[in-house]
Amino acid sequence: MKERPDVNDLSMDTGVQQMITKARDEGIETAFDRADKMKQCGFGSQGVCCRLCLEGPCRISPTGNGPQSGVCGANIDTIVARNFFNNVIQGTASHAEHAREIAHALVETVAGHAPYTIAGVDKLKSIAQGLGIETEGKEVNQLVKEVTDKALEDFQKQEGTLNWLKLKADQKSYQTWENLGLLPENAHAEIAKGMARNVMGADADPANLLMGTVSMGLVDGFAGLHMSTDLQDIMFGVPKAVKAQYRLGVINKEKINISVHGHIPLLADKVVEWARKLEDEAKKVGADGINIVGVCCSANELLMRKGVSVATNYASQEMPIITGALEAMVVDIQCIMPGLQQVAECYHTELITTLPYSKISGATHVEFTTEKADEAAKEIVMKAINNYKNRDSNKVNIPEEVTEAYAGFSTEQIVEALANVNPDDPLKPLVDAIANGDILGAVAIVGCTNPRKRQDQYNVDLVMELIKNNVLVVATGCSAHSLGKFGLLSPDGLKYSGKEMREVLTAVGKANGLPALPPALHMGSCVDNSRIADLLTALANYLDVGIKDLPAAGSCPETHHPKALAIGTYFVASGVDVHVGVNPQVTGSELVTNVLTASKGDFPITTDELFGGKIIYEEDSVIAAQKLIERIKMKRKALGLK
Ligand code: NFS
Ligand code: SF4
Repeated sequence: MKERPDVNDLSMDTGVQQMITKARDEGIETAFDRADKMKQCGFGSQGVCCRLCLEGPCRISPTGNGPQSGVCGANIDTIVARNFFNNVIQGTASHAEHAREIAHALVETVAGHAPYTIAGVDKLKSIAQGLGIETEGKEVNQLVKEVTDKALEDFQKQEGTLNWLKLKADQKSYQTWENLGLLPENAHAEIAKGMARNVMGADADPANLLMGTVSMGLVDGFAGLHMSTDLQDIMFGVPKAVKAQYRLGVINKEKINISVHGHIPLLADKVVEWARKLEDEAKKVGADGINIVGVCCSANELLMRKGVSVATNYASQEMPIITGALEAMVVDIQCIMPGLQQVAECYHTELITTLPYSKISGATHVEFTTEKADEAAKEIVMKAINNYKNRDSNKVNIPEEVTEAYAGFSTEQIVEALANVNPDDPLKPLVDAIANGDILGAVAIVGCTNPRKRQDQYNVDLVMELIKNNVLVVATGCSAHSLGKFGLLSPDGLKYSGKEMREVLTAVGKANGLPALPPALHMGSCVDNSRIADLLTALANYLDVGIKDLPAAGSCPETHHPKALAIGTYFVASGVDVHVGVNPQVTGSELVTNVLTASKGDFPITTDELFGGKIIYEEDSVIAAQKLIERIKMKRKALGLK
């Protein structure tokens, strides 16, 4: 029998290593074991397998051996382009549904049917004004109604383009997209058209398919990411800097532990509220109280706005259960491994699904609706309390390590922090530091962890290399968690930074009553990649250049989800280079690869020529960081900077 990999090779997080060992000792399989057992298909991983109709599946060998087209005659480029498009459609649909859920929750709230309050009134006003809504003399509820009307229009309007695109796009990018005929009409239509276009016997021109993919990326960016963030800020308030704790050690042996996992903060927020309200009930069953911990992007939402601790990120989502001290894991949608239930069955943990379109067989289902949000959250917390008696103390083993991190760096918070250095011209200190080279540029670390890669290592290595070279890092999603676990979201992390950037971040931190700013600023969940776009847009407008001209880039070293490809497409279309450290499953087609990566430069069009951004596929994080730095230096030079 094949030896299982050493736990040290699976995750950089020693707490996770400890839990994988515990699981193995107890005969429980985790995602890391499953990844080891599962051979990756050489065809699928290059995107050359087509399953779009019942004549197939057809697969084409990129080496030129065997058939060079499917039964219908589709060639390798068409097949790869369609598969990539399909990934981006899936990612986009996820984000657009997220935005639409929040819009509906706001509608229900102001109609008096849902138990939420509007916490972000300033944001509401600024979004309303941006959408061209008259705000003078209007009540909050009226404004919410008008703003959500505009949001929901983006799922049904039959002419023009997305309201949120007009609200948030930078002018130069808008012009490019308009000239190329890429502006999307409404989110649902584009998703439907994308599916119709990508079906057997429809669009077979790989370049045209890639253009369709770019339009889909714009839907993802504006009707997904931006709309979700803006509406969530209206509902729950704009995040401010907070200090919180990271790693599995945040699970508390003396308390009832509930982990919240998924993406949409509507339920997660209510679970936190009810955990506070039901503390006395927890004490009645002999616990010290109720401890909420986060996993994945629900963790980010609660961390950014409520300072809730983060247990772990994607690849190790089973580990909180393996501690033996988790009474309930509550999930909503996206990135939830079905395997959680198999693991939960080995312990007393109750896995609770909450959405009618996202169930797991064997799990408990407590249906969540915004109207009955309180009832559902109360029922979930009571289930955890009642489950405490089933905890088996012989199975409890919680890793001890905990790290401290700062989060909550919304664009508004960053501008406010800079305003404490220069109240009249907040962006100036940052722009000056970039102009004089103290800060070379900025890179956004986004995306996931992936059980096939040593967890956290690639995210951390990339950031270490960047900050050493005075590149400022902003982070979102599960990659931000990687940084939090290893001290890079804390001012202490500045010891790894180049001297020049360390001085700048220390000065800005001091002006804000902190010892320093961390070398990596946590900007939120994956939909909050919109915040990164907002910051880039603000800088581009300030300098009167395009986003494509800024010395900035993005990177997802350990991604796993199609959502990341959708986000990446949006950023490439906006003129930002995006590094991916995981095979994006397009390498089977030279044409598609070259258009996206601009690697040969002899194709009639590349995304770099059209938009000023490209994909950089590189598995080695240090080499990837160097490539990003090279591009940053190139963009600096073009701006006339040293
Ligand atoms: Ni983003 Fe967030 Fe995490 Fe990846 Fe999944 S939780 S939406 S997809 S794994 S970062
Ligand atoms: Fe094969 Fe063409 Fe059908 Fe794809 S669409 S499975 S390539 S016949």
